[in-house]
This record gives sequence, C-alpha cells and structure tokens, in this order.
Amino acid sequence: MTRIPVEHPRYESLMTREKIVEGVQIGITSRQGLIAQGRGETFDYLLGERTIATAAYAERAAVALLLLAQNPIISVNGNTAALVPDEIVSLSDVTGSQIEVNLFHRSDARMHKITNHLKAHGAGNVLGRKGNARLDLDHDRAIVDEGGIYSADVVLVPLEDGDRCKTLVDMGKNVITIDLNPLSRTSISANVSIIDNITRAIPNMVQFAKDMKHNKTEELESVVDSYNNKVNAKVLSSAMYEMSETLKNMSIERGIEWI
Ligand code: PTJ
Repeated sequence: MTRIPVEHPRYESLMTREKIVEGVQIGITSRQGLIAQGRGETFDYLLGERTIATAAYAERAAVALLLLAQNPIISVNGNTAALVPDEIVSLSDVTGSQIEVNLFHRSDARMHKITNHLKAHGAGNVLGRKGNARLDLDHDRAIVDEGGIYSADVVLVPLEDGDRCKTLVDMGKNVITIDLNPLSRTSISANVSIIDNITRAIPNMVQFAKDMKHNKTEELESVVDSYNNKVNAKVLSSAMYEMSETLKNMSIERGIEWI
C-alpha cells in the first residue's frame, strides 16, 4: 500500500482508493470496482465529503428497519468487502443481520475469497455460496441463497445495481441502499436511500444500532413510520441541493461568477 501522509488534504479519499486497489490485488474486488469507486468519488466531492443531515436521518431509519426485521440480510460485494469489512461485521452483530455475498461479476474464486476475507474480519456464517435460489433477473446478481436474500424481509444492498434493487422492492422486501448518486435507479427505487459514502455510512449505522438496540418495538416502529416514500424523495432532492450548493460556493471561492 502506498504511504499517504496523514496531513495530506485528501488523506481519507486517497486511503479509500488504496483499500480498493488492495481489494483488486488480493482478488476480492473486481477491476470494474475501481471505476465504480471513481464515480462515487465524484459525487462525494460534490457532497463535500461529509454525511449530510438527511443522510444521517436515512441511516437511522435504516437501522430501525434492520432491528425490527425477522430476517435481515446485509448484501456484500467486492467494493464493500474491501472498504468496510470490520464495520459490516459489527453492523451484522449489533442488528442480528446475516451477511450474504452477492456479486455482479460472479466467480467461484471471488465468492470464496470474499467469504474468507469477511471471516478473517470476524464474520461467523457467511451466506451466498449455496446460490440455491434465483431472482427474476438475467445476470449473476440473480443468484441468491434461499434462506438469505431470497426470503429476507429487509435487505441492505450497498453500491447496488438498479435492476436488482427494483426486483427486491417488487418482491415486497424493504430495501435499503447506500449509493452516492441520488439519481441512480438504485437510489430512486429503494425504500430507504442513503446518499453517503459507504466508508461513513456503515460506521454511522453501527453507532445508531448500538444506541437504538434496546429501544422498544413501538419506538423503532415510529422511526420507520415517519420515514415514508415522501421523506425518501426529499432525501434525494436534499442531496442534489447540497451538491449544487457545494458547486456554487466553490465557484465563488475560486472567483468564478455563478450565473
Ligand atoms: O463486486 P461486484 O462484482 O458485485 O461489482 C461491484 C460493482 C460496484 C463494480 C458493481 O455493482 C457496479 O458496477 O456498480 P455500479 O453500477 O458502478 O454502481 C455503483 C454505484 O455506487 C454508483 O452509483 C457509484 O456512484 C456508487 N458508489 C461508488 N463508490 C461508492 C458509492 N456509493 C457509496 N460509497 C462509495 N464508496
């Protein structure tokens, strides 16, 4: 891993890049994952590389959903495994969610390596390799475990592909996504859309889960009830508003007239 000085102004962003590159080197992240990360970085730059208030609100509602679920599942791909393996294991432990590996660029070798990587970071049982059920999709993300994503009532799908998100929603599941692009099909079709970098979103969710795990069922239900489709639409538009404000402020700071 390239050594990045802590005082570098883009330290966090560069360290995240290093983790994705390392993920590719050890065979857990796809090469396409590098491009996906670059796209995410652009949106994060526009967002000011911070968790905006409405993203934190969505993260809290997402945690309430996971805590209330009968069979909650956290879906993990190659980027998620490289960026936040410890935090995914913590979130799974605190919310009682199972972890399932589900890949767009699926191969037995990557399924195996990601499973072992998560176990090395403390995960117990990791689902996904059975692949004994299918979603109604024509790519490999359709391959799921019957006792996992297929029968889940709540699914967290970070850095998702829009088709699968919509299919899971159409199956009647509550779908939570983490995607920095507020206009992606994923963000638009999910029940709870978290517009935040996964490197901030998952640690925030672990903290919310620790704070809320002893809350009464009615308290959690009221958090979920107050977060509905209308609120989710506002979460998307507020992320776009914050991005346009960042652009405006940066333009003005750099002496470019904002017209
Ligand atoms: O490991 P695999 O084979 O399942 O493949 C995973 C990737 C991510 C390569 C695959 O799902 C893919 O191609 O995804 P997309 O269609 O590029 O979508 C990824 C979305 O995640 C984009 O909207 C990015 O803006 C967003 N994104 C990228 N990095 C981050 C992110 N969102 C949050 N945090 C990030 N760090």
